[in-house]
Amino acid sequence: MSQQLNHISKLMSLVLRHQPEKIGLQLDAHGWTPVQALIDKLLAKGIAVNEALIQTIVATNDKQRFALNDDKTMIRASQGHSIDVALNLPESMPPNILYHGTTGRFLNSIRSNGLQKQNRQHVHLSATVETAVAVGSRHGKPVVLHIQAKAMFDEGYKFYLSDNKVWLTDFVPIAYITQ
Ligand code: HQG
Repeated sequence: MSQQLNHISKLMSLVLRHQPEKIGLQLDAHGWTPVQALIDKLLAKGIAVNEALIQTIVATNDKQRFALNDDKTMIRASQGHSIDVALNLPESMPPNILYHGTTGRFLNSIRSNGLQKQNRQHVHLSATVETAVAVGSRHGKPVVLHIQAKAMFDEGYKFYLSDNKVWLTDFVPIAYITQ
């Protein structure tokens, strides 16, 4: 992805997940906004975008962070929000084990409090160790925690699989975490 597309993609993550007001954008209750509104607001900030470019970003984004509706008129981030949106994802049965990538300085707190969603809407879990290592590396030297996801599910904890295949849940108690 070119540097310019990467820059616009990062800005889209910011406004579609965290701060729509930064460019005067409004999201609906489910996180969707018209593609045209996104284009207009970015243009107003002097950022050259059009529909084709937005569609390229959606299609080529490394983690498929964005989703378009069927007729490609609406866009939202598939997960990762800090603002309160109802993604209305279906509940899914997780595999036996999921992984959480984090880093050493958080471990004491995680061991006392469990995995909490912090600023986001959910705790994010990965299907593979490799992805968890990448997630943890964003914070420092990665540490991968093993989550007994199916056991949690059997006890009634809810799991959701986002459109871009990130596993989401509300909280992971310490009893289900091993390193
Ligand atoms: C940690 C990226 C102390 C948690 C990734 C994590 C992901 C605690 C940090 C997505 C804690 C929150 C989300 C506790 C959890 N005490 N620390 N009790 N419970 N933590 O960035 O999971 O590239 O909000 O371990 O790929 O790192 O943005 O969450 O280290 O899918 O699309 O608190 O963001 O995706 O950090 O990453 P984050 P995350 P994108």
